[in-house]
Amino acid sequence: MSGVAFAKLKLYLSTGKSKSEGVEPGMKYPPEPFKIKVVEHISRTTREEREAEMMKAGYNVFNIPAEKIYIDLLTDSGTSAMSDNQWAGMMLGDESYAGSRNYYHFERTIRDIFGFKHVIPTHQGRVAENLLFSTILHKGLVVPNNSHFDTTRANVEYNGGVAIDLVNEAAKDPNKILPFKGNIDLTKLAALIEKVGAEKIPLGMLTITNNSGGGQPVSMANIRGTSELLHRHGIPFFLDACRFAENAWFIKTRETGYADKSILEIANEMFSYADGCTMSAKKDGLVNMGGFIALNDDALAQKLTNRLILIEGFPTYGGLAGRDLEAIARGLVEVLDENYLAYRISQVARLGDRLEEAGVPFLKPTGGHAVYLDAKSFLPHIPQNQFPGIALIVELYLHAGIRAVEIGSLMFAQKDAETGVVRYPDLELVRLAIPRRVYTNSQMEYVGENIIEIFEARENLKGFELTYEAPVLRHFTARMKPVMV
Ligand code: PLI
Repeated sequence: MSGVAFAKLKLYLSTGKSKSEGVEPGMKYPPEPFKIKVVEHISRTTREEREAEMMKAGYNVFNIPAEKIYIDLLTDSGTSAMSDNQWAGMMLGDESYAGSRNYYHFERTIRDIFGFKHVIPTHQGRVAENLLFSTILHKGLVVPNNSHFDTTRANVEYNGGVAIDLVNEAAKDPNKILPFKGNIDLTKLAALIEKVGAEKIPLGMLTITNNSGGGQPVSMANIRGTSELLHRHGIPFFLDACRFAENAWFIKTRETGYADKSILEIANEMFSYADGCTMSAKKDGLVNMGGFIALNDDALAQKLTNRLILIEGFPTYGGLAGRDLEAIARGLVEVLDENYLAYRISQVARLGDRLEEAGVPFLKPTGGHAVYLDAKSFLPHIPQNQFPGIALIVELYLHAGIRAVEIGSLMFAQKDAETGVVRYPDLELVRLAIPRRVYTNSQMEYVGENIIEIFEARENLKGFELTYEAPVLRHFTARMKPVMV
């Protein structure tokens, strides 16, 4: 990274704004660029009620009814608040089986932003992945990515492929502050191509931003470099575009040469290097359901469309209602608004800044959609086989009614089938994913203050042991109990 870019990042990290934008007085943390028209009631339960819910749930927050949660940071996916403009668009839903006018609006909008020729709607992101990988993969093929999200990995592996993560080494250090910790390691990518042969790689991917690696962005230089390397070997290049606008904002504020470009121009350039993308519109589409694949290859698009008809529906609705397509088309335009993105990214950074002041350990810098607490450093007295991330998540709920998700040993520790030895992940993270346009900054202050209170009394927290685990994806249904000492 150039010295100029790093200086800009340091300024950004300390002020929440890039130098090029200037920091207007009172705008270190831009306030919400909207006012509230409709409200949804949430209520705080008592500690006794929460203890009872937690026991009933087997200490797994996935089992707690959402009505018993005060601030729900389980995911930023499908949890956005839609705008009045999107709701108005839903009233214009054309529910024709074929040729809905909302499909044409959806297609036109996606072509304008993403630039691809074919646009195939799906009801969410993992179906886009399923269609793509069930069409192009067979046993023995390899798919490199910076880091596969879990559904992406599962779809690659289910279809016989090998999913390989090649994120740069620095990304694995939670304390290292770098502007683009989502970048793929191009040397490792070149070595992989050399080792397995280009014919074994049906496509290469980059996930923007890199959700499994802390919501960290990928630079334009890295996107371009990946494209050049893959294309030199005749390998197609796809982006996992769920959080493309957040990634574009980081490019604008952190990468030299992009400060004066619009988010649309940056998005156009990012996608110009790729042959296609998969997208869960439940993130930067600002909707509660939806997704798509967009691509240039005519023959592949034909195959995907044929499969789409089998599993999702006719190509002009693909598992969605006309009104959903309209809401996505409008959401994709709203998400490009710089006032929205400045507020969005700074809301996440602001929580990080508050935790930093109190010495609470988390993955740095804060990502686009979430703060990832470093549970290993937060609770050094709880060993990995007693799930420090779960201990923290349980206390977040008991103390304050906050729900978060563990990205650590419960999710990833693996027992070797032959030796029985358990391999633990490098990091024990607790993700606080912030839904878009949902919680006010004062609610986020509440989250910060309560985490700090828990941190101050952290020695009292105890580890957990499993009482039930499913053979795959155990974190969703696991049941646990506190370790008795
Ligand atoms: O939940 P879907 O099927 O619409 O999207 C799957 C998906 C694909 N890629 C990436 C990077 C994701 O983050 C993703 C879904 N993420 C979820 C559900 C999350 O909680 O982060």
